[in-house]
Amino acid sequence: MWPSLRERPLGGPPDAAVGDRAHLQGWCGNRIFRRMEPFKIKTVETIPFVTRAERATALAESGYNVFNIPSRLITIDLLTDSGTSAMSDHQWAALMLGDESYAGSSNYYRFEETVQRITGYQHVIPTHQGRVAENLLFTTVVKEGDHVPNNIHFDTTQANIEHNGGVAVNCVIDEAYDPTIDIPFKGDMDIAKLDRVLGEVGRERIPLVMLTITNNSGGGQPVSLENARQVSQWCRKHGIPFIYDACRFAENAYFNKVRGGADGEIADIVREFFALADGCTMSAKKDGLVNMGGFVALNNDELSTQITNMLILIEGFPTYGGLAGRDLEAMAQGMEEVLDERYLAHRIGQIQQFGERLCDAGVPIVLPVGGHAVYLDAKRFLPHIPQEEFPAQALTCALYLEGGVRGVEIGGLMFAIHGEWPELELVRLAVPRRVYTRSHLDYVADVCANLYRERDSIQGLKLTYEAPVLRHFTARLEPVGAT
Ligand code: P71
Repeated sequence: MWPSLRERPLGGPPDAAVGDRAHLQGWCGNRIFRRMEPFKIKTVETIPFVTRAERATALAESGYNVFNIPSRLITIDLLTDSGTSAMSDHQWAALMLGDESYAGSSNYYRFEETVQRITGYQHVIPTHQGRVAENLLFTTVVKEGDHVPNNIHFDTTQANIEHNGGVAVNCVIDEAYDPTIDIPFKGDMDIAKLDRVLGEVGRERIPLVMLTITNNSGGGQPVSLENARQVSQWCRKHGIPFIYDACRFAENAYFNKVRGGADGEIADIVREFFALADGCTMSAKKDGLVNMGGFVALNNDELSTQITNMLILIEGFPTYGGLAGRDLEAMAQGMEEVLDERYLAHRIGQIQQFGERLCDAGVPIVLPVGGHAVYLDAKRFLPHIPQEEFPAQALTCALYLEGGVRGVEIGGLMFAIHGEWPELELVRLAVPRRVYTRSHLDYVADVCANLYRERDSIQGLKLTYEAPVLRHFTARLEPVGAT
């Protein structure tokens, strides 16, 4: 039986206590204390504080799109967990080991060895971020009319597939679309949906199956090892390559340890996952704990050669792929550090606790709480705003106005692109890794709770400008009734 929000074991180091409120606890020898950050702070960055009047002006000038607000006007920035991590002392030290040789940089060899060891994949192709890894893969394998299933495609994945004439198909289990259903592995793929796609288009039209771990667009929800096995078997049976979108692979592995389904060291669980597939694309800006970086890792020789040739065309020589040597060294170090179970227990526990604070205030969120973010359910938060008036975007703007908190809309603005509205209208509050403490997130929870009490005063928005692709990044809006 999946226990209630407060009673969930979140695990921890080997002598971890489980049961009631275990996620609040840390470990020191045999004694149990309140959980704390498993690191201390060496460098600090001052947080900007701005007045409500300044925020109102910034919001209007931004076209009610928080992507257009300068960061010096943001108090707590939860726009994304991507590229926003604090690097460790070892990562900063790694930068000094930068070998900036054009070809054959020693940093590349350490990076290659690290990724090979962690994933088990033979060929390691560095890119400067995840979407380039996707671009390289999809331009190589996706042809006009091809279908690419995934649990839920992230915006860049979907856009890269469509840019190559393909169709991105979401095959996640139905439960993922109901924010109130609280089950442990809500990122799982529905195998019957894969069968349906296969029946409709045939094997030749499916160049690969992707699986996003954790499932970002659906609430940062994990995929179970058992489900990954099923997807793997399905792909092998039909001779279709299986590729992970692996941005948050370590958080996903940790969830499998504490929610059931996998035992042992995080590194071993990670290897077990990767062994089921033929490769991955990775934005190392997430679980790679770096500010910039990514890669494609694959076993297939021919595909790797084709992708490497494309890499030279659009990114750079294969031993740097759009990054400086020092960046590769820091990324290799980050990929190791993220496997630390004490770090992961802190990370997942911190976000769980943030979610609990919101639940306590009655704020509607996606359950269960995901790995890298808490997602506010804008449909339930603002039932008076119809979906065509972008309730999640309106809520994102209201959060900024109320407390200088920047989240991101994951709803109609991001995904209603072919005249079809998505099921979910969410505001994601993504937590950068090793950056904010409990008190920062307590502040955000207070801001959300205040806003929830005054939710009736929040107005819908209408578009005044939209770009043809990935419109949410540059869209401009205004309050309904403004003109
Ligand atoms: C995230 C991002 C990046 C982002 C997106 C929208 C607004 C702000 C920031 C990027 C992902 C991702 C998955 C599952 C591929 C990418 C692309 N996520 N797959 O969540 O989550 O990686 O940014 O390195 O190109 O905030 P890239």
